[in-house]
Parts: sequence; C-alpha cells; structure tokens
Amino acid sequence: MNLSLVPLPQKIAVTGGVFSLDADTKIISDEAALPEAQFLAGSLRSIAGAKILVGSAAHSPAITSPAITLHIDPALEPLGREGYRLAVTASGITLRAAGRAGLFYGVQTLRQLANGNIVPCVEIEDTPRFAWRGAMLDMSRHFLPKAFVLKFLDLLALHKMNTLQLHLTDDQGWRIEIRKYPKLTQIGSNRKETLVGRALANPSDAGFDPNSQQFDGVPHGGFYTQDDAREIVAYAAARHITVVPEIEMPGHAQAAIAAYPFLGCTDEPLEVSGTWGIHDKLYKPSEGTFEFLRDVLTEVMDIFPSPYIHIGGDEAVKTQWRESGECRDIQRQLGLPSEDALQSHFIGRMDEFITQSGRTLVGWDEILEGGLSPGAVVMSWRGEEGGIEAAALAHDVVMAPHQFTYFDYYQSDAYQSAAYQSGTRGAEPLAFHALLTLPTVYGYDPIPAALPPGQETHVLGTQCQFWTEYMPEERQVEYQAFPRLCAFSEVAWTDKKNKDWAAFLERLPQHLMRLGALDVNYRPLTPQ
Ligand code: TNX
Repeated sequence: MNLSLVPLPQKIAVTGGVFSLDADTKIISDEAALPEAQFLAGSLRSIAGAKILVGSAAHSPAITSPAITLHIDPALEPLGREGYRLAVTASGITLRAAGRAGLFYGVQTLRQLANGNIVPCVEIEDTPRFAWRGAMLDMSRHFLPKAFVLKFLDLLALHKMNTLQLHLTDDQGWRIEIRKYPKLTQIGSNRKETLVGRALANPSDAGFDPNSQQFDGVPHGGFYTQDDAREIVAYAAARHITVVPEIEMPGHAQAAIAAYPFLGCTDEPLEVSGTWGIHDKLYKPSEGTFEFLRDVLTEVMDIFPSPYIHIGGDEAVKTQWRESGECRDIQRQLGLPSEDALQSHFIGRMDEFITQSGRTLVGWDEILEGGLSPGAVVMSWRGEEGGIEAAALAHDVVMAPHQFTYFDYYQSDAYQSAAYQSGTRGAEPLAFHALLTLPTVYGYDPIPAALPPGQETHVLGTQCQFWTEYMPEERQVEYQAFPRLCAFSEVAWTDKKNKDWAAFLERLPQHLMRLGALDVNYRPLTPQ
C-alpha cells in the first residue's frame, strides 16, 4: 500500500484494516499535550468533518467510543525530543512521544495518513535525521505579507521542518520595525522601483553602467511591525518552528544606510536599491555603527526568542573599506593587517554581544575569512567547502550549498530554450539563472562525502533558500517551493538508507493532491 507519506518515516509497518473517524471519535490527551491535541482536532475536522472532543486524560469520562490517544511517555526518550510512535488499529489510534514536538510530528503523519475519514492501520516509529531542518525566506527583495508567512509556516510544519530563517534586511529593503530607529522602515522599507527582467551584472562590478538597466517605475515596500513579527513567532512556536532572524552586515546594508547615512563609508547620498546582485555599500566599521547594530539586535532578540541570531556576513566586497580614508584609519588604529581582518573584527564584535546576550551567532560562510570567534555557527552556501572547513575548526554548521538548496533557481532547463534566450518568457517563469532539479534536491546528502569521520556531529542540518529577486508574488514562491521542498524535507528528515528516488516519485502525486487541497501553487510534475 502506498501511504504517500512525505517525508518518509524511518519505520512503517502496514498492519491491515482501517480506523474510521466519525462524529463520535474522541481525542484523549495528556494535559501537557493539549496544544497538539487541539492542532489535531483542527486539522482532522477539515479532513474528515468529524466532531472531535479534546479533553485531558485525567478528566475524561470512561471511553466508550473509539479514540485517538496522545500521550507523553518518557519511555520514548531514545527516539529523541522530535521522535514519536504511532499505532493505528481498527479500534483506536495511539500516539506517543517523549515530548510535545514528537507528538506534533506524529500528528502531521496522522494528517497525511487520513484519507477522508479513513486511516489505514499502521505502526510507525519515526525520528528525524537532522535537528536543523530549515527554509529561508528573503523578505527584502520582495516583501511577503504576514498572511503568506503564516501559510508557509503551515506548509513547513506539514513537512516536519522546524526552522524558518527570515532574511529581514538587505540593499533592497529593511523589513522589521526598530523602535529606536524609525527611519529604517519609514525610508528603508520603500524603494521607488524595481529592475525589469534579469540582472546581467552586479552594481559592484567595475564599469557597471546603471543606465543599462530598465526599471518598472512601480514603488515597492512593506515591513513587519514588532507586533506582526511576534505573531509570526507565536504561530511558528505553536508548530514547533523556530524563527531565526537575519540582520545583514557588514554588506547588503544599502537600505539601512539610505535611512541613516552616518552608517555608511562615504557621504554619497543613497537610495534603497531597486536592482539585484552584489552591491558595494558597506557599513562603516565605526563605534557609531556598532552601537546602532547592538541597539537593533537588542530589539530583534526581544522579538525573536531563537537561540540563533543570523548576522549575514556574505558578499561584502571591501572596495569602500579600502578606498575610504576613515575606514582605513579605523583599520590602522585597530592594528588589523587587511580588510578581511576588519570583517573578522566586525563579526567578532557582534559575536561578543550576541554571546553575552545568551544567543549564538550564525553567519554565511564568508564569516570564516580572517578568523572566526569560537561558538559561531557557519551556514555553508558557496558549496560544501565552508562547512567542511568550519567543522574542522569545531564549529557547528548548517549545510546550505547553493547547488542543492537554492530554490530561486530554475526547476527545469526550459529556461535555456530559444524562447527564453530571445528574451520572451520560456516555459518557466523568470528565475535566477541556474538550474536545480527535483532529483538533484532529492539526492543531496547534507553530510559532505569529504567530511572526515567523527565530524558529522558538527552538521546541525540543512536549509533551503528562497531569495526573492524573481519572486514578486506569493504564488511564485509556492511555485519555486513545491515540489522541491517535499524532496528537501526528506533530505532533512529521513535517514539516508531509507531514501529512494523512485519510491519518492510514487509517493509524490498523492502528496501533491494534499498540497492542491491546501491551495498551494506547486509546479506540476514533468517527466524527469
Ligand atoms: C547570493 S547566498 C546571495 C543572495 C542572493 C542569491 C541569489 C547569499 C548568502 N547571498 O544575496 O539573493 O545569491 O541566488
């Protein structure tokens, strides 16, 4: 029997027969598991239309009708805090886990198992391969409304993903209210227009001609108030998802500098950027900037309880630090030999602050350049090398190599078609000019083959990225996400020995129907 579970649980035995949900089906739950019981009731109501009573086990009247039992059981601790055991028999369903997170994932499995009011009898034992199962949304390039973020969190939960990184600041827009610095959103969240079509060069390239680009003339803006952000955090927490905020530095800073010019390296007046690619506007590495960033991070840490705080750190071309007399003076006064050492000093200052605040710094793999403070977590995006290097230095790493995890890339090579090349839209909507197919995602192993034995413990997990340059709308994010995120969830959750591309493809069509029922604009399967 094809149960079409995604991600695939580690152990499944189909035992025969079915359990039928009906209006009399009760949910019996431990007091502590009530939120998960309620979540189940909420999702089963929509699946089966059954009226389900939620009550704590201690206070339930004698059970006369078939029931679904949720029970927190320390005996399941060997399965970890996210593991669970699910038994469906014709007379009832029992879900047990050592903690609430495990019960939540058992509930997700149950949601997928239920077909109408029928649940096939199974015994499932399950626990994730990796602790960090992430996705990153870039809010800066295109602002995504709060309602979409909540929908996306629901979809992450369905796929047993547990981390959402929000890329909140970049050259093209600052998207989080900071009360001490209101201009960050008054000015920094709005750009006057956006590039039309694909970026063919980086603004930081030598000889870059801004007049070579065509813009749409349409203002773009938006930001989350602190209340919005807290609502997102709470909604995520109810789904056992940690929201990791990312505040970019020292590069990708143009929107912040446009709002507060004292943060920049030159006196040149700046606008929030409307184009893509690597920009050369860096924060000035001054005490004033550090104070600003500490203030920003203080408010950010108050909103986001995440143990991890991401400070970006990527793609900081050092032209301005080299050319500005003031920046050179700072470097000299600090006795630093190079601009890379200055970046390392910059990140070190932030790490000190974040660590003192009881959190852990995360950054893209460039933070390794020039030396990295102990304890920092590295997100390896330029390939696997950064992750391997960081693990060798005993840093924890999150594997996010663009070749396997950049979902802004095309899903089929149709973009290389003549129609696309001639400038008209090809068979795929405009995306970042690179290819990442479904089987490539599925085949990814977050433990690099070149990682020396014993260092796997430093790999916290893996994360897929939604850079939104070419995703102006929510439907487009969904199109880029699915079905690749289905494959990715299995990369992050399912043991390598249990993965099988052909079997995944057999499970996928029914799973896509689930997504269709949830109004997800997934990309239809094509012969691969
Ligand atoms: C690189 S990945 C970036 C982003 C872009 C992305 C486009 C990373 C840390 N920086 O700023 O949006 O490429 O794929």
